Amino acid sequence: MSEKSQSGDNTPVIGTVIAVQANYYQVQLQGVPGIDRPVEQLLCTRRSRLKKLGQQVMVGDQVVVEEPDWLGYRGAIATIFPRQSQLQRPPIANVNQILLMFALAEPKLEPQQLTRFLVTAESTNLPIILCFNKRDLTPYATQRAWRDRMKQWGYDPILISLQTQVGLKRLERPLKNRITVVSGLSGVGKSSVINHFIPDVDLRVGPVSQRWGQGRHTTRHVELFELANGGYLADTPGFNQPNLDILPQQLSHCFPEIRQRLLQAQCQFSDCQHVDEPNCVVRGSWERYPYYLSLLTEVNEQQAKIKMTAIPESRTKQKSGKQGKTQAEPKLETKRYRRPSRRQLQQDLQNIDLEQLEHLS
Ligand SMILES: Nc1nc2c(ncn2[C@@H]2O[C@H](COP(=O)(O)OP(=O)(O)OP(=O)(O)O)[C@@H](O)[C@H]2O)c(=O)[nH]1
Ligand SMILES: [Mg+2]
Ligand SMILES: [Zn+2]
Repeated sequence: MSEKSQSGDNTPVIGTVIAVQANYYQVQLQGVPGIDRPVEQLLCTRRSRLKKLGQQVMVGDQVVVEEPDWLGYRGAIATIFPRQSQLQRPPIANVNQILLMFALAEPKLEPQQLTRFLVTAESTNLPIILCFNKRDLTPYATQRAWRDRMKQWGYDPILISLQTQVGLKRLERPLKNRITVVSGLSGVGKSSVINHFIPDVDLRVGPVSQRWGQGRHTTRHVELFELANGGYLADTPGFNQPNLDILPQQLSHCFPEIRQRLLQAQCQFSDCQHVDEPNCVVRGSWERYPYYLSLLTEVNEQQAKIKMTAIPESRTKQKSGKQGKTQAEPKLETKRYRRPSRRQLQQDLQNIDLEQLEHLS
């Protein structure tokens, strides 16, 4: 142990928040050449000054920890560095990229479902690494066909098998020194890939995790796992149908095929939705155009619903008052407007910080 790392040294240190639990933050300390610290992680509170400023600490935040207590493994977060990005679901700051995982088989690779995940990932504006797992379950010709098809869509997938350990070197490189969120359909091997790169983590793998993914705890618990060569991976619980939290005018930016077409030519109308407008350069016989149309219908309907609930009259229901007069009464249609019960509040205490984080942006 060098002199600097003695327990008496309370020089502030820099680190990354890797987990949030109630009002405690697990901080992975940044290595400093020549300084050998007794521990790599500190369990931290947040300085009250940050609380007063309303500054939440998120998983992924780069922070300054003051008064590190090297014997008690404790510290206090005093500063949060400005965020480069902020994902809402899962709530993680400074994510550099999304590793979107699918399996070539088991579960069956469905182009429409894949498109939905791709569009959701694209809507974050973060770079996407598309990865197909379970090569061992498909013949080479099928693998090739999928690779070619993805090229047509504008992606260059990395094909791997965690079972036979094929293709993993190609995946390792882009993960280095980055914060990567692993997302994708349930059962494709997200937890398995994290276990491969970070064997100490030992995440739950297999059919059980599907049930877990729907559970309260796993869906909310967000944690970063450090890669041996630098960088972090975040597991997410698998789900089958991501919600498209996206505006109709954003949708076309989520298709590389459309972005490519719009680079080469312009539609006549700047607000063209590429449906039946004259002189549209996007409408055509490319493979995913029908998927674009169906997602557009969905997000347009979603928008219409949001607009409806924004009109005050539509949020009230008519109630028969005295002498047959009708009165407007607010509808309790979404949970958000209801006051939670005391018991529920107590149950939620453990998750309170994550709840706040989710409402942050
Ligand atoms: N044949 C084969 N099976 C694999 C491979 N990788 C993972 N599996 C299996 O696929 C199943 C699901 O793997 P998980 O890692 O739990 O998948 P997940 O994406 O984390 O699933 P959720 O947590 O439900 O979202 C497990 O039974 C794994 O053993 C592979 O390359 N080939
Ligand atoms: Mg999993
Ligand atoms: Zn158009």
